[in-house]
Amino acid sequence: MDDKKGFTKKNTMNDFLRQEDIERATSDASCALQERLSFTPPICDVFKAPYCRLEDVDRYAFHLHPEAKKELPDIINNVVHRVAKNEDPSETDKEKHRKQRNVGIVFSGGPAPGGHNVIAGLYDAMTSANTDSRIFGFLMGPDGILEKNYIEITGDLVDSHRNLGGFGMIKTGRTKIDSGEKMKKARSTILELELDALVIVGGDDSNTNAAFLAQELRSDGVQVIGVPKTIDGDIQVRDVNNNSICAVSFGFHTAARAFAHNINNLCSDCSSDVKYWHICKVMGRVASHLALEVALQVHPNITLIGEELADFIDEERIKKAEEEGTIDYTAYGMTLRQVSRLICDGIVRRAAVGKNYGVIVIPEGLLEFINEIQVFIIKLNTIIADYNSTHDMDFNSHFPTLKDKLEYLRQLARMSRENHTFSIWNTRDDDLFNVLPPFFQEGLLTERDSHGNFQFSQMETDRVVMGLVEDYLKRLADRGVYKNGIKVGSYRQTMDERGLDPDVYGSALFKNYDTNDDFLMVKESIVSIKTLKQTLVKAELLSDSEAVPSPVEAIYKQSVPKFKTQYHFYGYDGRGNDPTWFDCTYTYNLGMTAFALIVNGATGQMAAINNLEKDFQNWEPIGLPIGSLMHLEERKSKLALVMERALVDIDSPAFKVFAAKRDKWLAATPGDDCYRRPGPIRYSGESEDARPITLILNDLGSSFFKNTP
Ligand code: FBP
Repeated sequence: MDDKKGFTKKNTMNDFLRQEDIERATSDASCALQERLSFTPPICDVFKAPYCRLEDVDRYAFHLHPEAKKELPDIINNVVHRVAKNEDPSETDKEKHRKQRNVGIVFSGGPAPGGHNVIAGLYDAMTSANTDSRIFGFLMGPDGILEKNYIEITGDLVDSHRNLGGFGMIKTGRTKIDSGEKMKKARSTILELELDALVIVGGDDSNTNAAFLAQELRSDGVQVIGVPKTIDGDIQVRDVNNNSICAVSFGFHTAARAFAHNINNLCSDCSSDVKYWHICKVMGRVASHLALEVALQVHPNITLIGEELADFIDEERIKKAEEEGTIDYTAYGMTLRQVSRLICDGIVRRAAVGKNYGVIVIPEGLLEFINEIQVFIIKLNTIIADYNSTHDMDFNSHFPTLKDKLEYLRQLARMSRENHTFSIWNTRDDDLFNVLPPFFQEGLLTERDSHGNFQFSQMETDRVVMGLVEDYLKRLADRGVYKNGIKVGSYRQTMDERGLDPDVYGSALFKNYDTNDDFLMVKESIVSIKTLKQTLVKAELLSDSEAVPSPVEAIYKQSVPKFKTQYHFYGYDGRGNDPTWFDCTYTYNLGMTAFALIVNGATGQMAAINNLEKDFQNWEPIGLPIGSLMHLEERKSKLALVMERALVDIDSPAFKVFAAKRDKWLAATPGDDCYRRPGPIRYSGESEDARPITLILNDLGSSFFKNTP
C-alpha cells in the first residue's frame, strides 16, 4: 500500500505474525490439545443414576496393626464400601446429595498423569448435585494447606485441563503434615474455609497423611478422602486372602506406556545401526513395577527386576557351605557383582550371534535389593536423620562437599572404635564405603526427601551397574570369551575374494568350524594379532617370518567387539505425559467416587476402583479403609505407621510370564529380535492397550490357575 508521500509501506515482522494462518500455526492450543480437552471419559454405570449410597462389603479381611488401632481409633473400624445406585432415595438422602458443600483438594508428591481428571470428576459430580458447591485447590501441595495458599476451582479452569497430564492446575509438593504444629495449621485453614471435606491425591505417604488428618478432623465434622496416585504403581491393595481390590494407582499405565514407546524407539534404532547398547534407567522408586510393565510392553533384551535379585539363592554356595558344615549367609540375595555377571552373560551370548547391540532396562530402585548397598542406604538414612534431628542445619547443608561428608563418616568410624556402644558406622563400613567410586558415594549420601526416603531418582544406578559390566566384559574379552560371531557366508566371501581357501583356515581359526552353526566363533586362545599368528604357525598355515594374510586379520578384527553404550533416564518425561485412555477414565471416575464417599459421610477412606484388570463395564467404584492398610516402616530412622507399598510379587503370573519369556526376548539366536511396538499413547478408543499388561496377565493367571486342578 502507498502512503501519502508515495512510499510503499513495507510489511513488518509484526504484520506477518498477525496473519491468521501464522497465528493458527503458532498457537499454544495445538489441535491435539483441543481434541484432548473435548474428550469425555465414560463413567461407571453407578454414576449414571442421580443418587448413590454406600454398601458395606464384608468379603474382604485385613490384619489391623495394633499401632494403627492405637493411633487411628476413630477410623480403624472402617470397612470396604461399594458405591451402589440408590434407586429409592429418601428425602434425607436427596438433601444430603444436594447440600451445598465446600471441598478442598490437594496434590501431594510427584505428578502422575490423570490428576486433572480427578479434579474434573469431583467438580462435575459436585456441581451437578449443587451448582453453589465450591472446590478449593491448595497450591504447591500440602504447603498450600499449611500456608492458606489456595484458589477456587472454576468451570473454566477445569475445562482447560481436562485429560491433560501434569499437575499444573494447582501444582504439587512433598511436604508431610507430620507434626502437631503442622496439624494445627492445617486444621486452622480447613476450618477457616469451612470445608466439609478434603481430598488428598497422593501416594502411600500422602494417603497416610489423609488417615491421620481424618482422625484429627473427625470431631470437627470434616471428612478426609484419599486418592491413589503414583506412577510407581506401588499402591495396590489386596486383602489377607490375596483378593485384589485396587490393582494399581493412577498414572502407572501412562508412565509405563510413555517409557515403553520411547524405549521401543531405541530398539528400532539399535537394531538398525547395530552398534550401541542402550542402558535405560526407569523410574519407580523402590519397586520395579514400571520396569516389569516396560518389559512386557517392549520385550527389551535384558530387564532387571529388583525384587527377584533379593530373592536369589546361590545354591552352589549353600551346598559348599553345607559340605563344610557351615552356613553361608552371603548365598542369599544377589551381589552387585553377580548382577553385572548376569548382564555380561546376555551381552556375550548376543555378540556370539552377531548382535553386539541391544537394550537393557534397569529399575531405578535396583540397589535397594542388593544386600551390600541396602546396608549402606539404611545406615546412612539413620546417620542423616539423626544428624538432622539434633542440629539446626541439615546434613547436606552442613557438609556441602563429598570431602566434608566423608570426613564426618570417618569421625563416626573413629567414635565407634573408641566407644563400643556406638556401632552404626564402624571402620569396616568406612573402609568399604571408601572403595566406592566418588559419584556412587555422592549418590548414597544425597539428601533424603521430606519423608526420609532415599531419592533413587538422583542415583546413577545404571552407571554403577554398567561400570562393573564394562570391567568384566574387558576381562571376558581378554580371556577370548566375549567375541562377535562371524557369519559363515561373510567369512567364506572374505576368504574367497582374496583367493584363500576358507576350509584350510576354518578349523584353525574357529572353535565351531565343523558344526552347522550360522555364526563362527574365533577360538578363545586367539585374543590378539600375535596369538592369531601363533595359532596359524602352529597349524602350519604360516611360517614365523610371514605376516598374517590380510583377510584372516580382517576376520579376526571383526570378531573383536566394541562395547558402546548410550545412557537414558525415563522418569520425569513419562510422569508428565498426557494420560492414556485408561488413566483418563480411571481418574475421572476416581473424582466421582471421592464425591460419592463424601456425600455418604465417609472419612479416612481411599477412593478406588475395583476390577481395573477387567473391561470397563466391570469397574466398580469403592472406598477402602486406609487405616487397615497401615503397617510400621522405618522413616527418618524411626518406626512410623504408614500405608504399605506393594513390591513386585515374583510369584505373580505377570512376573512368571516375564521370566518364562526373557530368554526369548534376549534373542541370543540368529535371526530377528523380538521387540514389541506398543505405539504412542492414545486416550480414545479401546484397544489392546486399554490397561496395563501386568494387570491383564495377573487376572488371566489367577483365573487360569484357580481352574487348574
Ligand atoms: P510419588 O511416589 O510421589 O508419586 O513420586 C514418584 C516418583 O516419580 C518416583 O518414581 C521417583 O523416584 C520420585 O518420584 C522422584 O522424586 P522427585 O520428583 O522429588 O525428583
